[in-house]
Amino acid sequence: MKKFSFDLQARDGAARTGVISTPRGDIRTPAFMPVGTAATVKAMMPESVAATGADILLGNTYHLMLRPTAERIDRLGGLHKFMNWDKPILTDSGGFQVMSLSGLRKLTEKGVTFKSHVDGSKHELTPERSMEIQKLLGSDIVMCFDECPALPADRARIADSMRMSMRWAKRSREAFGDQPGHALFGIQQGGLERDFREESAKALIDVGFDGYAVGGLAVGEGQEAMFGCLDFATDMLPVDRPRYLMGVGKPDDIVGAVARGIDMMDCVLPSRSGRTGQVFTRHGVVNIKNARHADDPRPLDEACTCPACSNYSRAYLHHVFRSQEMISGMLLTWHNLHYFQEIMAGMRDAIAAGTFDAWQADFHSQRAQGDI
Ligand code: PRF
Ligand code: ZN
Repeated sequence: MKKFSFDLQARDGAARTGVISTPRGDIRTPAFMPVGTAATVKAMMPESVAATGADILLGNTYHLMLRPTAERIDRLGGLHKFMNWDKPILTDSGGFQVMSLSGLRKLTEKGVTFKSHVDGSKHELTPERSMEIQKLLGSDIVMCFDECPALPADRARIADSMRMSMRWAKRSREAFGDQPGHALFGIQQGGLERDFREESAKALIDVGFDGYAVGGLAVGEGQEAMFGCLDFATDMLPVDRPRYLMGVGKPDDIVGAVARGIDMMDCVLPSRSGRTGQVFTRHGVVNIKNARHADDPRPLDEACTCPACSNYSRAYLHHVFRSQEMISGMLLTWHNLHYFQEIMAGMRDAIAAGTFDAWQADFHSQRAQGDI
């Protein structure tokens, strides 16, 4: 069977481009992963997600364990078959979502017990149970079970949390065992503190993972602080393994992260914003609900080749959004995902050509232009 591997093909400054190979297909990096939390990228058919250029999706342990349960998905042939997506899937391990979504919860060395946000029922997640669930789902890239403290937090709290996440990473590695063709990624924690990031990276490298995530960022610290941390955090991770920045971000966050050596990212922003009428374009953000679009015959973005821009006016998109028609979320999500994937493709080509600085200058200058 084809193994999991990462082939780094070119570098331009700290930015990298390459290919992650998996038995389910290749992932071109830098890669953006649309979020398919509940076994669907909301408002999108899987073939449409693939048509936007996505090579891999993100799924969630937390949501799927509660509904419809990992055991049911396993009985039905695994998550790929269940949701009709045959390309790679990365699953998050659940701890982060417990902290942001569940009701009453209790954290101990063993793991976390919590109440479901769906029906209030009680559940437990541990490193061992998270590995078991991600295996039942058939995940291609499995994430370690970790804890992500909200920022700002004091140094003692950040250190204790990071060290527990490192013990959980070791337990995750042991519970994952040997699964040919499937990868396990460690997650670096340590807040914005250089010494803790270093300690965390060393602990993970000591255990040994197929890839390394930067966790604990984009939790309220702001872009400048996040970039400041990435300036040293990515350098601490092995060059020959994929680096994944979790839960990022806006287009300029993504570009800045790639410029600092990140290979993979995920975010709900393009799909969630599509449903709230917020549209990302090369010139900036468009709010389609704004009355000034009501008579506008132009497309969202003249240069975009997505179905929303090829076939519909801003006036139509404004109308279906205001009327709460389902096609509104479908078209705007498609456009947003298409635009995010176009940014990724543009960066991959520019890094390969050694012109990433010029590409970034162009990206920022287009966005600076006036009213959209
Ligand atoms: N850990 C995990 N998932 C995450 C994060 C983390 O730190 C973040 C932080 N931005 C998003 N998703 N397991
Ligand atoms: Zn478009």
